[in-house]
Amino acid sequence: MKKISIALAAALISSTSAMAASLAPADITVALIYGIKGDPFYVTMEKGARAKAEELGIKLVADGPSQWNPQLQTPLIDAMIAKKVNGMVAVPNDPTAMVPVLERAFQSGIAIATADTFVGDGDYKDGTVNFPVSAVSSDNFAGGKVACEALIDAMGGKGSLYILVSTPNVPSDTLRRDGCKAAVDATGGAVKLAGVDYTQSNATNATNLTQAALQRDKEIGAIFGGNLFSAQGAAAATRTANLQGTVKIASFDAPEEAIASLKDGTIDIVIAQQPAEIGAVAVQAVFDSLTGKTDIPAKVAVPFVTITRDNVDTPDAQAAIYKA
Ligand code: T6T
Repeated sequence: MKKISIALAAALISSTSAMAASLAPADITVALIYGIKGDPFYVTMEKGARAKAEELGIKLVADGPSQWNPQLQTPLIDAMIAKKVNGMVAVPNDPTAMVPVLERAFQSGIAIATADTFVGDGDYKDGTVNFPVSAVSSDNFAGGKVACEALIDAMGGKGSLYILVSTPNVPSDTLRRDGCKAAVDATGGAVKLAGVDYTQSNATNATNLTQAALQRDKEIGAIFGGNLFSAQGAAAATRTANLQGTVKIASFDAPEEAIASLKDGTIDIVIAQQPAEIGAVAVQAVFDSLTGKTDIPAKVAVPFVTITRDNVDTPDAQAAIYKA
């Protein structure tokens, strides 16, 4: 992977900051390029980013592809370069394929932070890609592990656990998958992995894949729905098979629908990310970079909230539901 030298990156960052330091907040425009259109997670992220932009007195423009696809996301970023935005919060659709266009944006003087997903290995200090100022996300590995430990408990520590995530090139989801696998491994073989499937962030795919898995492996006692659409499809498949509540489900993501499924017993645990906060923190990082601040954290983990039937009505749990 191409790496901009640290000296060049520092020179570009300091000239970008010096240039923008002379701008009034009202002259600063930040672009949010989210992961996929219509996903309640990104709708909520955009709300948080807009609220932060308003607080800072800057403008925010937002766009994202109709499918999770770097070829569709790249021209949207090129269009923001042409618009001469000052900063960008990007949710890269692929950690490698999105590097060239983001590098073009950076070289044209745009300050960049990533939100939710990242480029390279996500370590912008010592890693393979160092031009973004900050990577803001949930601790996805920890979230996957917590969810699957709860599922394993609910299965009585035995049986098969099936994993669904969006795509193999969405690092947020693959980290969750790996966190879940670590929980399965820790059972020393008592719980078996029934397989990992990829839904392309499409609930119908998730339903079909789950139905096939339930047919194939009658020992499946739990399903890790590693993102919103994966969990939604898994819940639909267990209802069709009349296995709701018998096969335990964890939903990574907290749209209203997952909460309804938690309440009716189809889903047992919901890991709520804080997409509004992720968007807000990333906009702040870009603003800080543009206005010459130097101690911006290269990595920020925004805490997730674990929701079960026991705490779903508490103010903290209610506040964590995605407001799409
Ligand atoms: O889970 C979120 C996000 O964190 C992930 O990167 C992709 O899927 C979602 O947008 C939910 O659909």
